[in-house]
Amino acid sequence: MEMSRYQVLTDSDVDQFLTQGFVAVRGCFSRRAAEEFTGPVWDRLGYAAADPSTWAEPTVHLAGKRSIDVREFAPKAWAAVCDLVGGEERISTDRPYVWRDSFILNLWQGADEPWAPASPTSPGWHKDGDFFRHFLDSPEQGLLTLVLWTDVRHQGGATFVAADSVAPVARFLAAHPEGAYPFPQPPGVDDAPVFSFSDLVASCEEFVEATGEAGDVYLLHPYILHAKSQNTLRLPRIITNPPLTLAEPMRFDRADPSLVEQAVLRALGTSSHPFTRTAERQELVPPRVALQRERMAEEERRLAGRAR
Ligand SMILES: O=C(O)CCC(=O)C(=O)O
Ligand SMILES: [Fe+2]
Repeated sequence: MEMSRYQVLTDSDVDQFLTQGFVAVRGCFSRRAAEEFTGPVWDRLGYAAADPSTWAEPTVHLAGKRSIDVREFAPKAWAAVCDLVGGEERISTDRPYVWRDSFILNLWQGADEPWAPASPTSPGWHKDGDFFRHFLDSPEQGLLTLVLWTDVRHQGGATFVAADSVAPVARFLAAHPEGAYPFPQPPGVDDAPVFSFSDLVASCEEFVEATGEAGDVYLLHPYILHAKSQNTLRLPRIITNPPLTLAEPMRFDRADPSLVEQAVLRALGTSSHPFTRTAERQELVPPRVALQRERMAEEERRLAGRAR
């Protein structure tokens, strides 16, 4: 019998990752572990879990305070991550892959409007990685992870995934060796393009809602376009989206490309694609960070007040 090259991914997982850009790894940790880790969230927010009238904002993205060792906490997810990026040695040791309590809550986004299924005109499509200039081979966002800390139901604020978006993003980045910015830069900084996610998603036709149960983990290609959805059920939905930093930039001309690299090659319709950047890598400070700092200061004040 031929041994699988992968620790946990089945043939159909591999096929799904290459054709649809994601796999769902179910049951990576217990509901109890999820409840423990998310327990402090309501005090952090200053909302009462049982009283929706206190939920001032429809969605919140908290800053991270604690981190979790994925290998220990969710060994199946860790193994699947290693399967996708081409082995543990391809993960950065300077910036290890950890999960944090930087929770993204969707409490009642768009709940006043009738439910609208995912389409190219849904608001908020983006590729993750608002903290760097993007190239075809960027190591800063080696994989996109969605960790489900609560059950996530249809129409209950699941992340929308454009399952056929790897190809348009790959073609765009291959055509722009000077890179692309995730958000507009001050005038005169550079003439590199800014992603137009609405243009990129316009050609997509295959949309998925990343639903599941507490303990499920979606592992997605870093190019995958995704968006927040409405939560018309008004049931609290809590996820995190930890990035994975690669030890080295991706390579599209090696003998043993990772599944993430293979998906790019497939999208470009080739088996090898030597890629050379024409501009420097660049770290960016996203507008999100200033907001999160403010929120964290407010949170610290509130929690200190409670402890007295
Ligand atoms: O809240 C969601 O469902 C998605 C959030 C997201 O994609 C992000 O914050 O980058
Ligand atoms: Fe995102």
